[in-house]
Amino acid sequence: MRVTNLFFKPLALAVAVASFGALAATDDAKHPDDPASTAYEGTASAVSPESAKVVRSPGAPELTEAEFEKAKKIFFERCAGCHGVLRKGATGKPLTPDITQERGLDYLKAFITYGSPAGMPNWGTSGEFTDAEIELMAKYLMHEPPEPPEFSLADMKATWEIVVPPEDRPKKQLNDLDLKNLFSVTLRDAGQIALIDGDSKEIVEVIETGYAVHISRMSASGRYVFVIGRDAKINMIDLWMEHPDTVATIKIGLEARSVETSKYEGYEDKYAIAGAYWPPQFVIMDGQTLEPLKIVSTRGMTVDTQEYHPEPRVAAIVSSLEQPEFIVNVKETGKIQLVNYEDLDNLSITTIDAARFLHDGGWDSSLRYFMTAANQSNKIAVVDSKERELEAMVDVGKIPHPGRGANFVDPEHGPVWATSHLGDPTIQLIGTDPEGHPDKAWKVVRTLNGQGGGSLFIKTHPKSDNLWVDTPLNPAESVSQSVAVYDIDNLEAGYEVLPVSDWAELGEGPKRVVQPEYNVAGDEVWFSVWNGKEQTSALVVVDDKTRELKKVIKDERLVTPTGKFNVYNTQHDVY
Ligand code: DHE
Repeated sequence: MRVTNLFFKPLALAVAVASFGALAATDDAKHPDDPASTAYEGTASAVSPESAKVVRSPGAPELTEAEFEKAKKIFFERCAGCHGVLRKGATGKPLTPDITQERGLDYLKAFITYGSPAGMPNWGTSGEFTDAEIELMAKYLMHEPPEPPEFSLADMKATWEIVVPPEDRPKKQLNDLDLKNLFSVTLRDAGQIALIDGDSKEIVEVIETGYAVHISRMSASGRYVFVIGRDAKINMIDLWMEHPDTVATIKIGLEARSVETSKYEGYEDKYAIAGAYWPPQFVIMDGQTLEPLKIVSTRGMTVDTQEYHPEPRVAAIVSSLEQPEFIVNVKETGKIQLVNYEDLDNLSITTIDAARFLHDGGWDSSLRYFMTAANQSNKIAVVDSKERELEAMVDVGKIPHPGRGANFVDPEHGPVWATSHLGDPTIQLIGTDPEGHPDKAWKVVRTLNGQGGGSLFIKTHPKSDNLWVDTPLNPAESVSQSVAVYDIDNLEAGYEVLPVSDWAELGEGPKRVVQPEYNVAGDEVWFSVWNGKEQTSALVVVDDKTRELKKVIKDERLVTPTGKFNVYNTQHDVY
């Protein structure tokens, strides 16, 4: 199959799955050590190329209007994920005209054609770009980057809709669902979420959401589900309705990944926050209506070289229980912002210097320390949310990608939080108990060898003895379609491999096994078997004690399921 056509439909699921696979394959030759991470970062931007203003630059080769438009489209769909919309450098190198004009046309053409060992795909030799396209892209890069529009309070308000005002919402739960054991499941390429009853395993509702929908987070009370699409659309879903549905919606930018709600005592369900990739900003909203209240830009200086970065994207956001604060990862500057919501008119933000390319992360088991990956820096930053300061920077393996990570008690080292990696096969355990085990705290106390690189998520549950590690972006099918499980009480015994994708019996397709998620009792683990948009996907439920198949959930409405969020576990940060 040729990937190019698929890839050009921004973020269609077929795209992501097919392109992950294809990029991994084509990259193999160039980057034998790390094909998966390149593919992961290379997903298309949701920003519409037409919205970006063209600026012609002196010293750059002539381009016609039509050529400019074509190049812009290619750049936004294929290159912006790594280089940033403004080409100031993110995972990929900066490509501003001062640099590109100095390098010259031939150099740029060679670079695009052959790629680089640092992670640039070989667009020419892989056959993905024609010679004419390579020439076009090289010329385009010598002009100023076209800038997409900003997104103001007025723009947000124009998209804001209260579907059911708070006073018209139910006063008590009107359905008989066990809300604690409900799962919100991302149906990525359908732009929907499915609410699935954890007991019967039946789909309760399918709800329309944003484009290439990404994550769900629960309000402090557990009543509302907040869902964010890559197009920066938020759906606030009320689980108390007879048929749970959207009660408010808003678009907070052109492209986004994260949403969270206030959880500090006295502020439960009061505020929501969402972080945008473009424009680089976050917004605090009313937690009952999504009315946008305060927008804060994340543009500023990088943590290390202290240079201005025009496009620092907002990655993970978590809600502090120790202070009335949101903790916001600003990716490209490498800074973590503790945003205090006590007084929005006199907003106070504590800025913590961490390391560049902050991405995902979660709490330690005490819910005091936020453990977050600075992925391209190969570090985990530890933030003390009580004292509002950086507790430690821990060196880990290549491109840590924990999701929210996994907390458990290592038989030898005491309480630990673990991450797996995109760029190497290891799983690393970091001590998290400065009181009881001070000599182990914030150190890698154990390194396990896993099935391979390309891991995205790792999970356990306080009631379980199992540690589950997925590897959906590993280029080998046998690895991407299975999951590794360790016995926490006997970690050195190695892992057992469960053929989760085979159990689903889906027929053809990439069938990547992604994101373990526990039910509320902690005795079942759910996996997505993520297939192409036109192919059959499924959810596979595994009995945590016996590690045997319990149920395959197949339904034609389950289009490209990826993330799954159990209401109770997400609400209380149990992982
Ligand atoms: Fe995600 C979480 C960004 C691609 C599935 N993803 C996150 C978070 C960020 C992020 C910043 C943390 C949010 C938070 O905690 O507030 N993801 C990105 C990207 O920038 C990236 C690399 C490329 C892109 O263009 O989006 C990307 N992510 C993916 C996928 O392709 C995945 C595997 C499938 C999908 O649904 O798109 C994917 N991301 C997830 C999931 C989570 C997530 C399931 C939440 C995990 C959790 O347990 O909390």
